[in-house]
Amino acid sequence: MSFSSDFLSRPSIESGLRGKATADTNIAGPQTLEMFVPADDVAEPELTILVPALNEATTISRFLGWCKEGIARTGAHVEILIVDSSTDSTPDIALALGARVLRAPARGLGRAYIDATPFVRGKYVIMGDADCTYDFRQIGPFLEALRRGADFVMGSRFRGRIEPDAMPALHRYFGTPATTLILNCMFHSRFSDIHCGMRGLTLDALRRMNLQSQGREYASEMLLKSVHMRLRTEEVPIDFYRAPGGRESHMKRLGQLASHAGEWRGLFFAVAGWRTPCARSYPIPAAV
Ligand SMILES: Nc1nc2c(ncn2[C@@H]2O[C@H](COP(=O)(O)OP(=O)(O)OP(=O)(O)O)[C@@H](O)[C@H]2O)c(=O)[nH]1
Ligand SMILES: [Mg+2]
Repeated sequence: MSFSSDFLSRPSIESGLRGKATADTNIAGPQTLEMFVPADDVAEPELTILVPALNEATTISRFLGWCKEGIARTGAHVEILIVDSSTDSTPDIALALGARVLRAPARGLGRAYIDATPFVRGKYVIMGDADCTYDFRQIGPFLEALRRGADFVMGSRFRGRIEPDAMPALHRYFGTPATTLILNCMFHSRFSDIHCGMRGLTLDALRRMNLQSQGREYASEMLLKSVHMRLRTEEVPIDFYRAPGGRESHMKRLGQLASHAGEWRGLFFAVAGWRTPCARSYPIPAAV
């Protein structure tokens, strides 16, 4: 990859909190956490766009362009924080385009969010994927809901527009509606798309959630905890697109049915977590 050791010694780099990247970075990805700050860093952001990236060089430029369009529409002070575990040029591109880059070992999607939480500077956080599937030009309604007092804002692709072929038919017409219905019945919630990866929440809520899931089960853990913590929750529509040509889904690399199985695994995690002490081991907010 092109994230060279020469690049690592630029003055814009803030020293890592847990050690420095090594020459191995070029081959195996980062071994430790290290923060890289762009020359045009945003001071005192109100909002952090927090996005994990694993080899997204084909989409990251367009993705950041969408973020900037969304930010311009809101007029807010926003930092973009990419939690990067790539071995391609994703971090170079992101830093050059003004994002903060936290280099982190590839330990799963949930772990990427856990690793990044201490580095978030915004009062509010909007999270999602770097693959240009969720429309980050539409961050406005998430931010408005958070400013209105919501603790947790779920995106809903079913209330937005789903581009043809963006979601496999098995997910769109069976897996997601069925798992959403079951979760709603169990927890008396009213979500319309429990697997939507674009979400907003306050930094305070994110910290108190104290996420433990290392993999994609973090998504169900968040929902479960939002219900148990009685967070003030809103849902906003989000448009969902096919990933641009050339971008290969991480899920599809695992096998045809992997992502469908993942939806059900997420639901089972939530159901199991409901009954375990782990689900109650976080602080419940005093004012609900
Ligand atoms: N830092 C980091 N990012 C990851 C990791 N795994 C996935 N990502 C990123 O997290 C986001 C969501 O990834 P996934 O949902 O696993 O993969 P995907 O390719 O979007 O899968 P589908 O769209 O569901 O088919 C993308 O931006 C990935 O690049 C990881 O271990 N570390
Ligand atoms: Mg994706």
